[in-house]
Amino acid sequence: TSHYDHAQVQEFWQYVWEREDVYALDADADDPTYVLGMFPYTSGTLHMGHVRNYAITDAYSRYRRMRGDDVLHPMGWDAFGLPAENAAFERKTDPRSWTEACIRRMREELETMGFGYDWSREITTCEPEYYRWNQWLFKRLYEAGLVEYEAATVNWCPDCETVLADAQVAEREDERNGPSDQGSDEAASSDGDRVCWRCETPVGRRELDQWFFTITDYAEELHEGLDELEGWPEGVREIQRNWIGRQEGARITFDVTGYGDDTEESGPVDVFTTRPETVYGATYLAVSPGHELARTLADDNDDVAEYVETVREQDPDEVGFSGVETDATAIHPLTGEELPVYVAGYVLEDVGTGAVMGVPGHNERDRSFAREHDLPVERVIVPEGGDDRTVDSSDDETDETPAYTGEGILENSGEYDGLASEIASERLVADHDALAEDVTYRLRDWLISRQRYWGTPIPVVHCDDCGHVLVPDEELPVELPEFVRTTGNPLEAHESFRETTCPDCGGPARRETDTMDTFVDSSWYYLRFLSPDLADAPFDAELADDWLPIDVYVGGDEHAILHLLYTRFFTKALADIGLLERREPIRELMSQGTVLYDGEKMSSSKGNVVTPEEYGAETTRLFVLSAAHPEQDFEWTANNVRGAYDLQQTLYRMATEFVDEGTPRVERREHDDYVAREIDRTTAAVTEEYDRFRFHRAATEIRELARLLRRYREYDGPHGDVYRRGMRTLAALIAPMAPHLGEELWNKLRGEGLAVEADWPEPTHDASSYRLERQLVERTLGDVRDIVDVAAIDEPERIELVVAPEWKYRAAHLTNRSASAEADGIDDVGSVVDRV
Ligand code: ANZ
Ligand code: ZN
Repeated sequence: TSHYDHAQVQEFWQYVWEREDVYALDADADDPTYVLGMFPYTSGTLHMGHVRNYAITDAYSRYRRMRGDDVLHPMGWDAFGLPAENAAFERKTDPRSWTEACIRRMREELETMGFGYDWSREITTCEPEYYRWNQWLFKRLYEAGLVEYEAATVNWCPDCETVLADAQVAEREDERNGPSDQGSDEAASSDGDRVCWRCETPVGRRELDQWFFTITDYAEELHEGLDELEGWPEGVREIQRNWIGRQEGARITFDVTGYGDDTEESGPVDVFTTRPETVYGATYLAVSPGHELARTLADDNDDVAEYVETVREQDPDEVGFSGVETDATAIHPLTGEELPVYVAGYVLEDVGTGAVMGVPGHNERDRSFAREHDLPVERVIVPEGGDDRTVDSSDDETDETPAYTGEGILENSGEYDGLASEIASERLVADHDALAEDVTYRLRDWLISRQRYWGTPIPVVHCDDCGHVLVPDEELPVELPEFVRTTGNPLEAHESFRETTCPDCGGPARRETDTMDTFVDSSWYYLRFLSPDLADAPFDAELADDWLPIDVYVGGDEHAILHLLYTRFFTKALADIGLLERREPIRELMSQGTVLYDGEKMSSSKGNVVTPEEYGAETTRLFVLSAAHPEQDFEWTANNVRGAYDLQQTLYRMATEFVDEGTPRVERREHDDYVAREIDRTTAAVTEEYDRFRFHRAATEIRELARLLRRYREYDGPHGDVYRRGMRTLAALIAPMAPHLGEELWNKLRGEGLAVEADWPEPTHDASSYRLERQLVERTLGDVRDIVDVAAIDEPERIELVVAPEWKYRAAHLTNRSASAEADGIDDVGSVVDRV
């Protein structure tokens, strides 16, 4: 039959691949190509983003395998996290059963798609065999000084008596707005009343002791390293740069006096500024409510104490430019002037030094604060060429005047008057001890504590006598107990889990009931794939040195910051601990674009996912690969899906008819050579496209070669060898994108062995000369891929005149179309030839 029965074909080849174990990577492999797609969160079903993601890694790893590489292409499950707990809560089941069911289903879906994974390396993060290494690594980081235990402000539901992740905070307008279906906790709601997603009680804030990884220790290296990540999209690097937020500036020390018991205490307060040249414009000093000075001042001043308390409970966007004046006075380090000292909520505790010098003349936020608290505005910089704002040249700025935030010439700045701001900035820092060059980062430490059940238990025990004590390595893993349904953290409700003995003194102690952020799991999972069954270490260090980095990592750009930053951090930390040589995990990163449907993101929640039933799974992969460059968004249209399906049908029919037709022609005709060379040219072009992940262009080349071969056969019967080679080439070239079809064609055309294991076709001629040759033909004739045009060519003499001997063959085939067009073409041809 010449009808392509996709369901049967898919099933059959999947069975054969599994039987032959074609995707298993030999543990002795020297330096395999490591191709990784971001492992899926176990949400229940694959969505179109997954399909696209994994179609890309699958096509690329198949291509590399056919090129002769060993390939590591593994798959696993990001299986911990809040959504499983929510699903269990709603469905009256437990997170483990729910997650296991999801994994079964999703694995089946991946298998239906025919993706070629080395399933012997499958990892699942919610298994103790995996998460024990989270605990082990936590301990190593702790020993290296990279773990801190500190108070932090969290969302708190007073009714459920539990901490809420940002994703568990809903807005009141929405009816029972469940948390997002993502694995991350980042999607905070911003407008409206913030209420608990379960009971709709307004959410408050609370300070709790929490565990942190001090990623900020690596801020400089994380920033610096981005420049060298040439295989990463610039967009992602830029997002990371902004997130790390490196800022150069200066630290300026102010003496603060007049506080404490008898208002006689004094001490230095450092501020951080990006604009030290505005120092003469400082009219007040402000510290954050969490600043040490604020706490000290609150002891003696009820207004300050009350303000600090109010801000602590407020949402950041409620704080505005509120503030309270204190009894203290700051001495300006250059003028000796006395400046008022405020505690102000807009000054952030963990930015810079947690204190600012207020420069209302040149900073918008300071200006707003000054307006609200009637503070003087001092102008110390004027734009070059004069100030064209609606103020006269005096210092009388009105309340409405905006701050001048640009560069310019200094005034009202003593000996620095008249200098350009950039120069003044350098001089000021050089001239005064109170000013010192400084760098700050926006990056915060990584809060890994989650007050919920479905995660890795933090391997710590709290003892009244010994403080917090790490669980000894031999007692790992600290296993999750059975799930209990409760409003708060199920681990707290588990007495037998909670109550334990201190590993140090043997006295009664409480187990830590926080679990780890699931981003810990995904920070090093790429290492576990190297040696997934290793029982005495998280990964094989020697293999890691040989096999890393990940050669190609593909995933959605929603991970541009968190996951990709954390995994870079982990890699560096592990290197410093001595577990790894490499300091960067990923050589080439690809962020795949979105699949749109009627202009919207295709997603299961919107009900617009097209299931692959109708045209077969392979049509879906072939379509998502051929629709656009992997990094581009594209629209899902039934027509184009149909196009991918038709291509499969066509190729299948061509192979079938050729095989069924019996003896083909054996004597050579002139145009056979043209076709033979087009086969080579296509091979060279497709190879290059695969190397650059331009599957869509590879697909176009394949389509065109198929069309040429079809015309070739119809014209006067193809030469047997040429046609068979053409068809086999097509089978091999399409196999990475459409492996089932590839096998089917390969098999029909009696290729040796399996297509997945076949050698990649090699052009028999030098491909670069073809490309020129073809350009030449196209410039002269337009599209001559049509075999009829080629075969009909006569009168080649005129072109031979200008074409070098190596082009003679091609020239002999150029036709005598309109003379003027040809003349143009010949000029063009001449210039092409000249450049050779
Ligand atoms: C004085 C100054 C004068 C500043 C001036 C800017 C302009 P941006 O504004 O994003 O470049 N800053 C420092 N620490 C802060 C904290 N803990 N909370 C809030 N703001 C803080 O960031 C740099 C500026 O942010 C710093 O430079 C400081 O204000 C403010 F004409 O200092 B500047
Ligand atoms: Zn103890």
